[in-house]
Amino acid sequence: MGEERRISRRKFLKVSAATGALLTVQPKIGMNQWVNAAKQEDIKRIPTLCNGCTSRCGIIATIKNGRLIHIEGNKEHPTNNGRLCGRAYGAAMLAYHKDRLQGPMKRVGDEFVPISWEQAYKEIGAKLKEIITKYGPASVMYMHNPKEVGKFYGYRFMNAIGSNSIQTHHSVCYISRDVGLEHTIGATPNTDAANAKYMLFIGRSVGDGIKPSHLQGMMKGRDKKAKIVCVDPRHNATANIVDEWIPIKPGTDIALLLAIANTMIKNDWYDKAFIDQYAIGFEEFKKEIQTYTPEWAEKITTIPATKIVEIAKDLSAAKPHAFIDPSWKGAFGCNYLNSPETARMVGLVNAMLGNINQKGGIYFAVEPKLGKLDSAKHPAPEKPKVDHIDGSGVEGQYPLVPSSKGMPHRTPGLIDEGKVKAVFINHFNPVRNTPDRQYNIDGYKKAELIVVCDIWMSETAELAHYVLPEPTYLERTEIIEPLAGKTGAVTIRQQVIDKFHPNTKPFSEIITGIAKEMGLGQYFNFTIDELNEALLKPTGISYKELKEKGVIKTKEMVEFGKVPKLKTESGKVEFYSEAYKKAGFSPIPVWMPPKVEPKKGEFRLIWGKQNVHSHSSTANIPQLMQVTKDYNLERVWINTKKAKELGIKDGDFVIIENDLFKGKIRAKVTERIFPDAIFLPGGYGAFAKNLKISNGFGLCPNDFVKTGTDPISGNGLMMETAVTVRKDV
Ligand SMILES: Nc1nc2c(c(=O)[nH]1)N[C@H]1C(S)=C(S)[C@@H](COP(=O)(O)OP(=O)(O)OC[C@H]3O[C@@H](n4cnc5c(=O)[nH]c(N)nc54)[C@H](O)[C@@H]3O)O[C@H]1N2
Ligand SMILES: Nc1nc2c(c(=O)[nH]1)N[C@H]1C(S)=C(S)[C@@H](COP(=O)(O)OP(=O)(O)OC[C@H]3O[C@@H](n4cnc5c(=O)[nH]c(N)nc54)[C@H](O)[C@@H]3O)O[C@H]1N2
Ligand code: SF4
Ligand SMILES: [Mo]
Repeated sequence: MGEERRISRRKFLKVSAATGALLTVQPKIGMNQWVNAAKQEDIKRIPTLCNGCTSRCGIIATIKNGRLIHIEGNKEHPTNNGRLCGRAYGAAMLAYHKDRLQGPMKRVGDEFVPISWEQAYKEIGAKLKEIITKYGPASVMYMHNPKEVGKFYGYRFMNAIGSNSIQTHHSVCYISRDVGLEHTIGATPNTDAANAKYMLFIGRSVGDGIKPSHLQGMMKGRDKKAKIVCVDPRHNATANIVDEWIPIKPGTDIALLLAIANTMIKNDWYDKAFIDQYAIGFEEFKKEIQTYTPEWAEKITTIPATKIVEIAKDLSAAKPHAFIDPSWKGAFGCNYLNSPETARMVGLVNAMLGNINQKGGIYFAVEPKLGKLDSAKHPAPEKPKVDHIDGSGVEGQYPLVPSSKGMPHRTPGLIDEGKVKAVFINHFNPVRNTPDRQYNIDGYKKAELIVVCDIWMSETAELAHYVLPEPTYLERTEIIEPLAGKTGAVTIRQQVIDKFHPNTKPFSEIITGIAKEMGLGQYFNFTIDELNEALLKPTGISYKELKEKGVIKTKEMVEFGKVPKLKTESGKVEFYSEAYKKAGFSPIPVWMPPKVEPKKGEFRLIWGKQNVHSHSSTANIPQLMQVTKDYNLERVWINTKKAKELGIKDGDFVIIENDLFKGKIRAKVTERIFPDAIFLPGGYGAFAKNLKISNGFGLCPNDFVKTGTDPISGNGLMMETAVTVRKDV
């Protein structure tokens, strides 16, 4: 009986989608019918992965009659160990959100009209072929915030058409951190926070930019009496639970780190035996940093010299059970001109603590190696060996930028120059999430073809020629993901609820559809289940068991106490980098000021996460937006003393302005921010008209940032901007 009803409801949805793709089907379901059907159904508990942010925590979804009734954290999942953050509950409601796209659409003039999938595949396939013939395959760009499925299908498709014009979101997230750490200690490490005695967080707020395992590790260490210090121009949410908050002038953390290194060397506090055995270039480094005294750094950072000495001393006393957190975005991810150099210093000071793969230090995570499709049955296209169109990894351009990541914030410029003609954007909203709104709009408008795969009409989708909607993450199965950590593991996102809008398709099917239309179907002649079986094979784990449990550990394990061969060019810690030298940069990290120095009367605009929102994509979820409204979270933080000088009281409307943008917002007047900076939360300022809840609410920091690029790591310089603030009268 229940099954019959479910089928009839599906049929009903199909009909309603066909008759009115743009209307919401929610009211048409018939609550009584659903409630009666639900009574007959068993309750199922199915594991899958959250999509509230990139952390992809394990969740257990409770389902009745194909609909979600509850989610909770999967206790076995190492990313969250049973816990979920508030965003997970908001994101779970996306499946039933009124603003969702319900079927493929095509731009006709200024309007979008519903079309069939067949038409979408045909027209997109034909246009791509035309562009490739006319301008070459490199003129086709694929951009995404990489998830396993986007990497596998997207990259295979790009290989098949012969283009390596691929960009990930990293130039506006953590590219500088990775480049800096890669060129000093070989890779970005994890931290063994639970066993640490001293932890230094520089511009990393685990209480705002949440990954539950990071917060849990820190709390475990704290329970065992570790000392935790947080350096941030503002008293962030993590600062409430640490031993000490040390405010710093934004963009100057490299001076702090140089002075810490100087102090450790001067006092012989560093791990000499470790450096002798595992490092190169230390003598040159030692000579170079002699002038970087705490007194010198005090003038730049505003942190008292005595405090800098104290940090160096405490860190050293606790070594090797101590670390500087490798962080994420805040201080050295993608925000400042000197970010890659700050990241290099984080790698080097950690190395001076001799903490690599030591308990309570940093460690290189291990992950399982997954299998491949049988190439006899499923031929894989070759990766084209050509330079990246945006100059990433190319000598004379951006030699140190990883060509696997690229610089998506530069794409509108590449379109303008005629280098890029078609852009396929998946699970990424560069128009809102990279700097400079007008630069983005003007650039993307000039492309011959823009295809966007999203769940609703983002700012980027508004500029597209075709919009191809996915079902939300609870409604689709993706490919198996390897998990890196102290032990390896595999995990999977799988469909837990019926598709609410039947005419949506997962990215894997969309790519397959377009490829077939382009005569490239032979590269996509498998189902996602066949692919998952092949990926899982070397682990010996059964696909069925993985789907039942959601996550399973594999045999890899970090060997604590043993220093692995590092992934740098020399295999050792590089205090002196030949790669940097060859690229024309200083082989040893040296003081480098940020690009912008706010003038008298100006403020640096800094910004960051809030624990209830992800980037700019969750403000449109009503439950999460309500939290913002209840707690006035959209306000700009301004220092009490500065506010007084400007006649601004808490709650007043103020005007923030520079030569790019002008916006009005209420002020949060607080002692908790460095006087010469203001802080905007990064989650607001949507301007896509079909994001009906978030549209026009709050300000987006990217509007005040001119597009630019750091030449070393290719970051988008997202906090290199100055603004004025005045009371709105
Ligand atoms: N709630 C929530 N959690 C998330 C995400 C999300 O969107 N929302 N996104 C995930 C992703 S993709 C990322 S990249 C991470 C980001 O995680 P984080 O990097 O921790 O997040 P941010 O808020 O960007 O930056 C952290 C802090 O850096 C400070 N900061 C700014 N400039 C400077 C500086 O010059 N020096 C120092 N010392 N500090 C500075 C800011 O004031 C801020 O408090 O969060 C992840 N988790
Ligand atoms: N203003 C602002 N800019 C930022 C940040 C910020 O916090 N604020 N954070 C920076 C950082 S750290 C990062 S990592 C980047 C992140 O940049 P993005 O990757 O663009 O981040 P999101 O805004 O989370 O979402 C991207 C898009 O994916 C869509 N989406 C959501 N679910 C799905 C799905 O299931 N399938 C598909 N196909 N699409 C889906 C969303 O609707 C959204 O349009 O932004 C950077 N830029
Ligand atoms: S941190 Fe929160 S939003 Fe991100 S995946 Fe985990 S539960 Fe979901
Ligand atoms: Mo990020």
